[in-house]
Amino acid sequence: MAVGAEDLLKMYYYLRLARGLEDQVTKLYRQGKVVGGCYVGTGEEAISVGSAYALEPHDVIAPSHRDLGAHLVKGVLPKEYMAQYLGRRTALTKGKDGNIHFGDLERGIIGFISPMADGIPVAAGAALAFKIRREPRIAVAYFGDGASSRGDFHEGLNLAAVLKLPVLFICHNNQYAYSVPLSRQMAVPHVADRAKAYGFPTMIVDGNDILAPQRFRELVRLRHPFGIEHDLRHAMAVAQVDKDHTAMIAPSLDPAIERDGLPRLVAG
Ligand SMILES: Cc1ncc(C[n+]2csc(CCOP(=O)(O)OP(=O)(O)O)c2C)c(N)n1
Ligand SMILES: [Mg+2]
Repeated sequence: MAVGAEDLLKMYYYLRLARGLEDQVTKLYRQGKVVGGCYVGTGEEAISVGSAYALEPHDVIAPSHRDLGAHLVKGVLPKEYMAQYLGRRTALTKGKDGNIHFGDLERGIIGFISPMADGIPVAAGAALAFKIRREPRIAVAYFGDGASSRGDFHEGLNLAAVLKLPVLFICHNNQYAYSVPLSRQMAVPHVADRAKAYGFPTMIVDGNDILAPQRFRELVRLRHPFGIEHDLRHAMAVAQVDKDHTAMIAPSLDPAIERDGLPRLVAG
């Protein structure tokens, strides 16, 4: 699909909306008004929005904790997101969870379980259902670099490869799992190196380039698993808000804010 001015505007809208909502939730969290913890995808919105925008409406996503952008593209309303964090009954979990553990199967969103790769085998299972029913849909699993060190990641990828499932694995490689840098959690430079061992193609793209996912749009229709690693560094470290309501900032990542996907879309 050629990306026109209207698409760019829509993507910009979702980028801004995700950032604005998460900035608000962060403020509410610091005021002690949020029930439970607070995870945001600041600096990682381009991955989330760009990839979800490249999908068809009937495709299914298993978002992770940095993927508000994908939720919004799939139709989650700002008021539902805020209600979720405030533990209100109008939230998607009806106030039973005050955090990001929400989904909505009617909108094609598999509920988030944890940041630690649990959504990967579930997305592979959804893709298996599509294959058995001969439906032309794909499933997408989002996860971080740290999640790729967990067993579910490897089991899900292997299953998808062996059964040739129409599933797309999207890794946000933000170089940290909490405060643990990449070099302390894996001995290969890229998460995509791990995926290759299971025998399906992968692509490493710039995580701040919102148009990068358009390049895999056709590839995923080939009905086999495909992996995308979005490499990025950004100023906000992973445990964006910790227990004493302070943000963990990794100083070495400061210059990365200049490559932020939001101003880049405006400039480009
Ligand atoms: C089952 C489970 N184990 C551990 C945690 C704590 N935890 C939350 S995020 C995280 C690290 C995730 O790293 P990564 O996949 O790189 O995601 P990022 O935080 O960088 O977005 C950990 C260990 C959790 N929430 N749930
Ligand atoms: Mg990470």
